Amino acid sequence: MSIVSTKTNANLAIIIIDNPPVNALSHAVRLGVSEQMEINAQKDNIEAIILMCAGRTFCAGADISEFGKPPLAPGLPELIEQIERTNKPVIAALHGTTLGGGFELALSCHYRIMDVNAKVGLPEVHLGLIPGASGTQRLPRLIGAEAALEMITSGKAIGASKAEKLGIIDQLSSENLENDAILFTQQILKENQPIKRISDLNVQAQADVFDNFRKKITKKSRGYLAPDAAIRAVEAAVNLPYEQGLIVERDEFATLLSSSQSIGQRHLFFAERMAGKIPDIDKTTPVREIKSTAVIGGGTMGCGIAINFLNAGLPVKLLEISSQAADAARDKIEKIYLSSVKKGRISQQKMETTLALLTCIDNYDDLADEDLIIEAVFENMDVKKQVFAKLDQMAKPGAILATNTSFLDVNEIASSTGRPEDVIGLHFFSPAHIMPLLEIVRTEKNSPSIVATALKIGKMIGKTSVVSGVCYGFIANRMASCYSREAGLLLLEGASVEQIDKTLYDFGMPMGMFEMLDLAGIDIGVMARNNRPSDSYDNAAFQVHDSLVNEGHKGQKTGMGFYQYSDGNKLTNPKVQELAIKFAAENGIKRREISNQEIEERCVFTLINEGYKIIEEGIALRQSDVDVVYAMGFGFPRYRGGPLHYANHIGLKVIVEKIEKFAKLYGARWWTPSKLLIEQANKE
Ligand code: 3H9
Repeated sequence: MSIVSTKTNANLAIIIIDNPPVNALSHAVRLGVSEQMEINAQKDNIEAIILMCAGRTFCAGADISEFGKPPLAPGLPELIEQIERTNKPVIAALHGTTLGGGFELALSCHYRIMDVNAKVGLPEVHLGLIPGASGTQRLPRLIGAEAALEMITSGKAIGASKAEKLGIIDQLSSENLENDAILFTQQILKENQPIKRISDLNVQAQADVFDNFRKKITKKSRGYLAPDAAIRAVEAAVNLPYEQGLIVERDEFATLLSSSQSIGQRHLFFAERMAGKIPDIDKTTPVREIKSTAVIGGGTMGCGIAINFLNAGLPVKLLEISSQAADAARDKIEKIYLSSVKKGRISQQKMETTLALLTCIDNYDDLADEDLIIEAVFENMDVKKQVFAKLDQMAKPGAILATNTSFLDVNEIASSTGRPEDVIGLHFFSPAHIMPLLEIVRTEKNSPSIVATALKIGKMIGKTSVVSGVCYGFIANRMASCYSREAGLLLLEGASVEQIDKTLYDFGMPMGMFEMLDLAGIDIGVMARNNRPSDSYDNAAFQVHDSLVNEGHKGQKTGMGFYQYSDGNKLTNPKVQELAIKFAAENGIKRREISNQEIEERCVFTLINEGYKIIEEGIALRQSDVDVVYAMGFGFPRYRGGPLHYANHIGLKVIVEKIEKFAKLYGARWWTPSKLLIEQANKE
């Protein structure tokens, strides 16, 4: 079958796009659709045209891989205008995920019929863009400015019933989409229904809609250019004639397309998909079946992990040390679901059916049938080894035994079993049921089949997986340790908690280092360091942390940490400054004024340097994996594309020079540039 073909059904032409996997609107597709439209518009025996797609989805958008390359005619905007101008009814039949340019294509058609399970959306903001083929002009004309602003600035897809309510589609199809589309089209012809062109419609909005919307999304869209550009384009749809509004959209789109933000966000789009491609794994690699799971440990992490599998519809056994602790874990999980019900995210019934999959137990004997068992107990090697020795006795042959350790040597944990090849790291990020990243820690004994199964598990629970080798902290926490060290040292050297946090926040991180520590609990890092040889980290950098924890100040949970918390307010904790002065003196550190630029460079360049070392050592497979981990695990601003993409943007030579300068000023212990970084900088 060619990429675009037409079949005839009585007086109807059915144009079918077949461009797997997602029917992206590549040049060949645009050309094919344009030609078929032209041909069928002229045929006397054809009275209406149905546009649909083969495979799993209607078009999921413009072909992102063509962005940045010379444009080839017809462009999507021209094709879309051609379709709307057609003098015969054109009906789009939608299934799967009709996104971006695909949705814009559907909006250029005169009618839309949609499968009940399908979704439509304009996700361009996630790529640092706005819809660039009339979506910002047509959607508000169809559903009103406010609803369009919501869809375009959030990038969220909506289901068929909502699309119907909003007036996006004309009919739902719950049976065979093609048959339903044919019946619908014949009905239109029979009733002599008019050709409905959305660009002919007018849209009005109250004067304050746009400013209110800007205010509404300020916090969420902080640092991003696209949402504001989207608002300007929708504003043009309201204030200008269609043709002029299109010009505003085109200009905004073109500016964003060449911006470093969109380049960074597009890099992450492909990086996330690349992360799942592992050299010794392909479609033929056997994977084990995972139909039941167990989680060991009902703390915050264990409960969050359990929720992932419950949400995926798998039965979960959650093991705790006593029946009281098991009950407490169940309560914790129930509370999380109840809060989702209260917020209207799930129904009471959904909560009940999901919770029916959960069994909280206190006996290892009950784990004999599980396909996957994930340990999420206290971060201590001896404790973990004891757990795995027990699992080795109880678990059935072929079960995958996973550890959620954030730092510890998974090879060593695996060695406490008689089946080290079946032990793997599945490192979740907190809160585990929300954070989208899964770090798969591959041991020296894991076969491709175990890693392929771990990747399948990640998909099953909707996570993006990145494979890491074994080292202290793996990709994620090894990098985070460096970042955290520099923030700690800067505190001793004279920067305040507030200055460091604000600088990192302004750089685009979701929150500053110390705010994050307060939120997660300062004691967690202290406990982790207590398990490490003291010469493996910078002692001075964490003395303030240790001191706070020794005095019972563990962060938000105790009402005091790097900040004081009172009546929902975050206030300066003067004690921190005193401690910083004291430890600076004890370590012979001369306090001084520190610029925001230095704070940013020391915290971010150490991440970059460590990222390169991680690749150099073969812990990460590729640079883009490091970007995915830091963007998805720690909120490195997506519009900067991840630390290593950002490094290229700054220039690797500049970074090497800075690292060498820092080495002279602060010592080579933490500031020796990665060999790979130097090598790549020399190629610039
Ligand atoms: C746009 O439309 C701009 C217009 O407004 C204006 C233009 C002038 N292009 O995600 P998956 C590939 S911007 C090229 O693993 P899933 C993807 O890389 C676009 N390739 O599958 C992967 O390749 P590989 C607006 C694309 O089932 C393979 O397809 N649209 C595109 O988990 C499978 O993808 C979007 O932003 C594309 N547009 O999810 C939608 N889309 O196998 C982006 C996918 O080599 N796409 N690929 O790794 C998605 O959100 C998801 O892919 C989708 C399927 C939900 C569709």
